[in-house]
Amino acid sequence: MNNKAVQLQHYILNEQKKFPYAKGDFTLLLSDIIIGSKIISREVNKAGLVEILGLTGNENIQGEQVQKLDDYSNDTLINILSQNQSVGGVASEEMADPIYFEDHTEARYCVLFDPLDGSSNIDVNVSIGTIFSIYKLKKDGEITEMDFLRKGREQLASGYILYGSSTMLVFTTGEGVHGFTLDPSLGEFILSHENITIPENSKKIYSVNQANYRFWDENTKKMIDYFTKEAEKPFSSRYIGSLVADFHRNLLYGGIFMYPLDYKLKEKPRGKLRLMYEANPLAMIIEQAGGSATNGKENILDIKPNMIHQREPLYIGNKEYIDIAMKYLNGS
Ligand code: P6P
Repeated sequence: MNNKAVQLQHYILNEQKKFPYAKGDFTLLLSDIIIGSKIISREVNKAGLVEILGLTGNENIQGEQVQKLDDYSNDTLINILSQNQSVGGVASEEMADPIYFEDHTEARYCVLFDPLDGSSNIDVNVSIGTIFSIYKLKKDGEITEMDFLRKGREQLASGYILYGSSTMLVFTTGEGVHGFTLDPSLGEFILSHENITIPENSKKIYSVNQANYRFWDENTKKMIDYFTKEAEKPFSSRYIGSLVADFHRNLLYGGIFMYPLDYKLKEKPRGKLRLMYEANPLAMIIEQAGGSATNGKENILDIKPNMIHQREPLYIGNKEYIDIAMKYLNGS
């Protein structure tokens, strides 16, 4: 193992020193999320071999078919975090309401997560991911829904685990973005991408579901026309339909990911992606990596949420490209 092979727990302990109020419980919380991701990774990687694929026949509150692995991932994270006394409660894409751990009288944090984003891709072996967001409770030992309805700017930490050709954890505690790759032979995450920053001289990637073109407003169409046809140096279009996979590629290569407000999703007038456990955690990461994220009107991290499952349009990536998108979206 080379001298750079920093194991995750050592790294978190070093990071934890940047949290004067944390009494090691923050380290334990991150470690619990990571244990959950290892368990999910194991199941995702063998999904094709055991009868865990296919639909449960249930629907989640988003009206989407729930894949068995969605349930499994959700239950795994809840089971682990419910045993952590520092966690006062959790909210998940898969659950209408948060779960409050009333007996955790010493609780100091709450966690929001999308347990398995991109799960519609499970059956075709496309990379999928877990996205998480950690907040400090407003008042230690007490938790209400208001603890979950926070601006993304207040996040203590955020990250994702990408279940792809390898399993990667990428997270930030507000001190830069760091990537760890799971060594399955050790069962440990090893530091592989320290201080990730989004490259400025990027491969000029734009990511959007172009098939929604007819459902966009005129300013959005003009913006997409820029990236598609008008940019001086042509862009490459890369879109795999799995947010974590698309985001991770653009984080490392540079580019812009877009999920505009579209009028196809009448029942989801604010776009498709969720603010609290998709846009906010990724926006914290992209800002720490030197990029930015907006809903087309304001910075994602400054949006005051009204509902835990609130949706927002999402534009995230290089500042240069976000500024161009904003110019078109606001008709200037
Ligand atoms: P569309 C997956 O279902 C997901 O929530 C994200 O992972 C992904 O970015 C998006 O939806 C894809 O949506 O409408 O382009 O298929």
